Amino acid sequence: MKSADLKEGDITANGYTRKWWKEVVVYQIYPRSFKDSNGDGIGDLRGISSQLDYVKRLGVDVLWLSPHYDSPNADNGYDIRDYRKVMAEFGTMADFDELLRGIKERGMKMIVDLVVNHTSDEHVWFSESRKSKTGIYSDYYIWRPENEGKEPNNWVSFFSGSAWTKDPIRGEYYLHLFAEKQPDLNWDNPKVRHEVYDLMKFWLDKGIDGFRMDVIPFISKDQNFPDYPKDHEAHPEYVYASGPKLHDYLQEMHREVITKYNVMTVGEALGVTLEQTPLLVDERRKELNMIFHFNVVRLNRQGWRWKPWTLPELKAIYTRFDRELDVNSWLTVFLSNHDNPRPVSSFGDDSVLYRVASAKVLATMLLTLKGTPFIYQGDELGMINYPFSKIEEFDDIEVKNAWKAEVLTHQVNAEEYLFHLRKTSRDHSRTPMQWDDSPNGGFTAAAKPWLAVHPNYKEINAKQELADKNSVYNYFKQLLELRKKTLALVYGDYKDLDPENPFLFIYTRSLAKEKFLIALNFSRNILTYSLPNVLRTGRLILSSLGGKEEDELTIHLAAWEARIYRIQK
Ligand code: TEU
Ligand code: CA
Repeated sequence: MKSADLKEGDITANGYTRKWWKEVVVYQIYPRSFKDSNGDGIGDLRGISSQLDYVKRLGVDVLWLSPHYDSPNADNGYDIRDYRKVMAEFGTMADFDELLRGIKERGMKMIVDLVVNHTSDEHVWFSESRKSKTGIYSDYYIWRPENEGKEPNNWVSFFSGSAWTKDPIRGEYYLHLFAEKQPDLNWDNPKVRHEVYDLMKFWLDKGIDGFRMDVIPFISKDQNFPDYPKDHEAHPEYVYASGPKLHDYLQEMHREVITKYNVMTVGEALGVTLEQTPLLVDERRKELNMIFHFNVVRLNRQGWRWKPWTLPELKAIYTRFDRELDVNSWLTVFLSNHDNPRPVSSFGDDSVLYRVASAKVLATMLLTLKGTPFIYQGDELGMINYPFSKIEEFDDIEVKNAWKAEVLTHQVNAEEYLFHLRKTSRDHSRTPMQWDDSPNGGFTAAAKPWLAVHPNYKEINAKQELADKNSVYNYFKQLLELRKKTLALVYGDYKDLDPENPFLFIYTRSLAKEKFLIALNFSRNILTYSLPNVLRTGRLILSSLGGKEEDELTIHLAAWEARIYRIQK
């Protein structure tokens, strides 16, 4: 049976209920940066439609589209003005329908972004809400009077400054955990919740296959709005997440919407601890199918500051996830997205010598760990961080606001800030896709794309990689084929064989009679590892560097080599 054909039921694998969304691989598209079809420098829906064969050929099953809705783009579409309209720059509703049709025709699925913790301040609900304290929309957002001449509490915005802004029209403060132009909706108002459920149905009825839910753990707020304690200054997300009604609302959403469709849901779980995870994803609770945890992508950063990381720390995260969650819960595996730098630059080695090899090591890890893998556009090409050298080169509101708040006020030195941003900025992942070696990497016919194309597009691009059998793209393709036919890589037990090893990540995935050994060299060193007796019957099935099988006792790994062995039982 093909995994996509599975119906709800109790077919199990290794104790897990088999579900199509546990067996797929998702590919994230950031429409602004994927492909421009009309030469205005901005990616669009027709551009995506024109590249569906490319993603299909890679072998992914589900496409996740970052927000495609009407938006003034204060935060690149994560500030929605009209949930039922397509962003004019991206095209029309007809283009959306055409895209969805193209995806379905190729046997793939599509999920869209659901951004409902906040809207744009240009949404009609907000322009109505700010007008008066008594209108129909007055309680659609979170309004508070000033507190002794100041903001209602000490909450800060993720995009610098207070999370409260005083609205001159209504004369009260409104809450915005993100930009001023992203007011938080008041989920305690049942009308708001039903507006959300209705707009979800609007898109579901078009035939989409689910949602990625933006900062969903923030939707319920403690309406007393106490100050957060001092020790939470660096991590306010743990205060903002998991408010008193979060689980009630997610269960209501499930009941009213999700249960009526065969779709998947994935929550962006900023501020959720491992201990709280089953509350969101234990399938018996009927909330979400899976969430994104931030532990891995935050391993090398604290806010905009870069920090060193070690392999044992990375391994410990996966082991902890696996130990703490039982068969009723499910997670994602991802190494990047539109909010994070390129994985090769963060966790691999983006030097000319090791870029390809280390991208393959990371790909092997991504596609052989437990959890639904998410590939971010361009990572299948091994794209790397952009060499930003001045503030003007950035687009991201997070970067610009922090520059104003911290650099222009002389709290932080400009060079220091830029040094860190070269490793941590969200814009690294937002530079346009590199399709070929023509000007601007074939992303656009315009002279100037909305964000500069990486200068390395002549060496790193899809056209070249499709033609090169040793490319990162073709390696991803091979891994996807393997994962697709191997239940053990989806549901199999996970065991880290050498947690303290600073260079080698070596683990097994086993399900019944099937057992795989995955060995990843996270260094330029040549490594050897002697296997325990029970694993000495392994046959090499894949080496990222075309390495050959050697003796049975010891694994030899070249610099940044990944190997997969099938263990005969
Ligand atoms: O991201 C929330 C989030 O985790 C980031 O804003 C994070 O705080 C920041 O990247 C740290 O560098 C979601 C979206 O993915 C993001 O693009 C939006 O900006 C944000 O929500 C607001 O909608
Ligand atoms: Ca365009």
